[in-house]
Amino acid sequence: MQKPHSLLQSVPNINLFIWGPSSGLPSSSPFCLKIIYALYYKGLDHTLIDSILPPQWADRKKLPVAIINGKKIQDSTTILKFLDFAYPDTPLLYPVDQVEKSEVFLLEDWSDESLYWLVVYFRWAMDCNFSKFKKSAFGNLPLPLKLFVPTIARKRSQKKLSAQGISYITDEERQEKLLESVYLMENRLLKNTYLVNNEITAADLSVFSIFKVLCDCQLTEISQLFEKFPQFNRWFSSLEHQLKL
Ligand SMILES: N[C@@H](CCC(=O)N[C@@H](CS)C(=O)NCC(=O)O)C(=O)O
Repeated sequence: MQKPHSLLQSVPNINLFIWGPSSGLPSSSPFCLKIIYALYYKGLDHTLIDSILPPQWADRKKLPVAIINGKKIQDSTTILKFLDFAYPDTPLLYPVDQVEKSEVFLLEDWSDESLYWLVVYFRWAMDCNFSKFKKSAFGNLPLPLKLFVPTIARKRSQKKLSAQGISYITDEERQEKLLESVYLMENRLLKNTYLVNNEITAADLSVFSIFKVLCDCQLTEISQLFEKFPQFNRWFSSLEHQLKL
C-alpha cells in the first residue's frame, strides 16, 4: 500500500508561466501552447499563470517557464523532457526507441527554430495582423502600459526578424516556405498516423502549436493547405480531437 507521504508527492504541482490568451487560444505563444497541449495530453493538473513579463528568476527572459514540484525549468523542450522524466506513467512525448527519439528532437528543433519565424513575421510585421493581435493580446493591459508595450515589443520583434533574414525575402517566398513545410509533413504522414510514429510526440505538439496559431489567429490564408494536403488535414483534426480542443 502507498504511504500517505508518497501519495502526496505523486500529486503534480505544476505552475506554468505563459504569455496570456489571444484569439480564443489559452496563450498567444506557440511555445507556451506546446506545453499546455502536452499537459492536456498527459492529463496532468496544472496552474497557468498569465504574465506580462517573464518572472525575474527566468534568466533567459522568455516564456514559457515552469515551476514543477518546486524545481524551476526554462525552455519549452526542457520542460517537456522534464514532464516525461517526472511523470513516466503518463504518455511519453519522447519515444524510447533512440532512432525515433532523435527524429522527434530534429523535428521539434526545426519547428521551434525555423517554422516559428513565419508566425513571428505574419503576426508582428504585417500591419493588418498586428492591429488585430495588438487588440487581442494587449487590450487588457492597464494604462499606461497598453500605450507603449505593443510598440516596444513590435520593434524588438522586427529587429529579430531582420536578424533571421525572414524580413528580406518576398511575400511569395514566405508563402512558398509555408507550403513546402506542409508538403514535407504530408509526406511523413503517408507512413504514420503522427509525424514520427503512431503516437503523439513532442514533434507533433510543436508543429501543431504553430499551425494552431496560424489558423485560429487567421494570420495567413491557410484553408487551401488543408484542401491540398489530405494527410496533413487528417493529422491536424486528429490532434484537435485527441487533445479535446
Ligand atoms: N527556446 C524557447 C523560446 C521561447 C520564446 O522565444 N518565447 C518567446 C514568446 S513566443 C518570448 O518569450 N519572447 C520574449 C522576448 O524574446 O523578449 C522555448 O522553447 O521555450
